[in-house]
Amino acid sequence: MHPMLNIAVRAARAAGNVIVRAFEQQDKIEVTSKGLNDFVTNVDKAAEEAIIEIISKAYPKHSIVSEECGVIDGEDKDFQWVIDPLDGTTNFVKGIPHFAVSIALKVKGKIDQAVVFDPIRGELFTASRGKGAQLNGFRIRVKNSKELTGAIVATGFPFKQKFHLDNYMEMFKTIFVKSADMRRAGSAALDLAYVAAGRVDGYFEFGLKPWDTAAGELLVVEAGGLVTDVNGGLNHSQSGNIVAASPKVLKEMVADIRPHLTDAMKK
Ligand code: 2AM
Ligand code: CA
Ligand code: CA
Ligand code: CA
Repeated sequence: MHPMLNIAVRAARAAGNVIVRAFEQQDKIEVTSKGLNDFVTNVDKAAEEAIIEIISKAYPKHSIVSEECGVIDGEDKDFQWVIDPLDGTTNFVKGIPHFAVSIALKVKGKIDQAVVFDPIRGELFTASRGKGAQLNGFRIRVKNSKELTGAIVATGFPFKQKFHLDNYMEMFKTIFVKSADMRRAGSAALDLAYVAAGRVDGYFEFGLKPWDTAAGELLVVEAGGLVTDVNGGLNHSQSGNIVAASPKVLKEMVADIRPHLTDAMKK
């Protein structure tokens, strides 16, 4: 295992321990609101601290971008860790056991190492650039589906951009009618990991942040899938609007999504 992936795995497991211990004592979780329906807890922050402690001890010069603490500029800007200490906080605060720790390392702007860890199931998804993707050490691959017929498609609802809801519902409807079924599980990092593992055939969501998708994107690509923006282009890390699937399913999904995009969604 690449030494930097090894550090990412150690950090993800440390955060996972913090999260699972807290999940078992629901009544002690302190929830605050960052905005309407946007929750954060003391556990997001404790998990983040555990991750940053391990990474900055191993690589004190590296830079960090993390959801709750923002940007930490290091001496070395070529190495940037992109961290979501708890992806699926809404599930976590409601007692739904589906959330993950997401850690990616970007080297000169390219995602190089990735970990998505589901601490409840003990599922560790890892990828190193050019070396494939693994689940608990075993190689995983995107399902080589040719079409949406028979497919399961994961998505996230546009909680932040409810003014686009009608447009979202139109694309949802098109894909839902053609596919076998759809899932809204509530963790973007796990949605991407499940595409990588071939558990779902495709995934799309709007308005995500870099820490939601950085690690999951490398998992999908290293598992033989494609990740694009909702136009089939490569602006997804800027726009936060993302599609992931096998090449053929992705093409079909983009064709189903595109006619329903507002100008503001067209990225
Ligand atoms: P978070 O739990 O780290 O905030 C689900 O649609 C995805 O969107 C999750 O990855 C979740 O990440 C993110 N998200 C951000 N704000 C959200 C909100 N208010 N409600 C639901 N998901 C949110
Ligand atoms: Ca959040
Ligand atoms: Ca997130
Ligand atoms: Ca988070």
